[in-house]
Amino acid sequence: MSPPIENWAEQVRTGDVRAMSRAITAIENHHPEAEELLRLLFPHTGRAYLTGITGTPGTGKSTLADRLAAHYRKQQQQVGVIAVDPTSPYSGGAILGDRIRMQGHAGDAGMFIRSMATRGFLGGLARATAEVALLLDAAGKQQVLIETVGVGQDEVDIVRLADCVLVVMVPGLGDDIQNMKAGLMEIGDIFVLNKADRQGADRLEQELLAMLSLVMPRDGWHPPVVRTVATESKGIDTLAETIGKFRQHFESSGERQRKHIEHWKKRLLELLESRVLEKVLGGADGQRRLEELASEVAQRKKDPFAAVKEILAGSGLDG
Ligand SMILES: Nc1nc2c(ncn2[C@@H]2O[C@H](COP(=O)(O)OP(=O)(O)OP(=O)(O)O)[C@@H](O)[C@H]2O)c(=O)[nH]1
Ligand SMILES: [Mg+2]
Repeated sequence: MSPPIENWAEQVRTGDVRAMSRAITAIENHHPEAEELLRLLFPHTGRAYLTGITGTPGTGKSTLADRLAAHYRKQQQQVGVIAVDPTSPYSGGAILGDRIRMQGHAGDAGMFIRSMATRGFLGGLARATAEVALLLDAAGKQQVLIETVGVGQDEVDIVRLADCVLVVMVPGLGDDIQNMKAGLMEIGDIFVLNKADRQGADRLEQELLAMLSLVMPRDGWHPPVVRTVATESKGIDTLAETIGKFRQHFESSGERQRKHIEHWKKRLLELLESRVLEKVLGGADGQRRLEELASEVAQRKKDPFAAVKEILAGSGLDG
């Protein structure tokens, strides 16, 4: 019989919901088992297409994710949805349940939905999200949708890992465009004008197009605006089609590969950083030593360079 962790990985690969849920919990808790599991699963990843959905609260991201998921399911594609809420202290529970609004898919084995929350995960929410995306990829989900609430740096980090980023906007929020964070404008590959049934949709579209005309196209891609009424599933086919066009565009231009290398460079640096920190400052002892040295530096008993040298010497990393 193979060892339990290998069985676990095998179960994840068949899309076993309980095995996947356990794995996500391990990832969230930064449990050592998660790393071992992800190592076993990694060779089976690289096939999923990741679409990030971001925008201010209440713009209809969950409804859009739900309808896009239904669209892909109709095409017999397996779908995974991760709803990430960096502003909520709860994970996987009732609070996010309200936000996901995806009741129509209960019992569909080709669909996996999970919410994640809580700031200050060890290693950060962006890392955990990236690892859960890998897990879904290994489980055979061809389309992975990542919904994230808000417009802060956390969200930008989270959607950066997506292959295609949808920025959702709605009419009637006042000076939308003016209030829009420049960061969002930069990361959007496709702009979704949702709630197009509302007044002001035409004006918002014009403003968006005017703004986008000033943005330099990336590798020949001009971010388009797609109008949707998610609650009525209007515009969803066009949106899926536009995502498909974006995918094709970047697969042929090699940009996707470049983006992946960029992504892994960042992840490797993060991993290296946490490993090195663990090595030099690991355990309660390391933390105490850090406190002591910081206090000595603050009191000018020691200079910071000497303090770092001392830490490195203690770990055998100073050459
Ligand atoms: N009129 C109209 N209402 C919509 C549309 N899309 C979504 N809604 C409604 O807008 C509300 C918010 O939708 P959600 O999908 O939960 O929005 P969200 O962006 O996921 O919200 P948070 O996760 O809380 O940020 C719900 O009451 C939806 O029914 C639309 O196209 N038109
Ligand atoms: Mg939502």
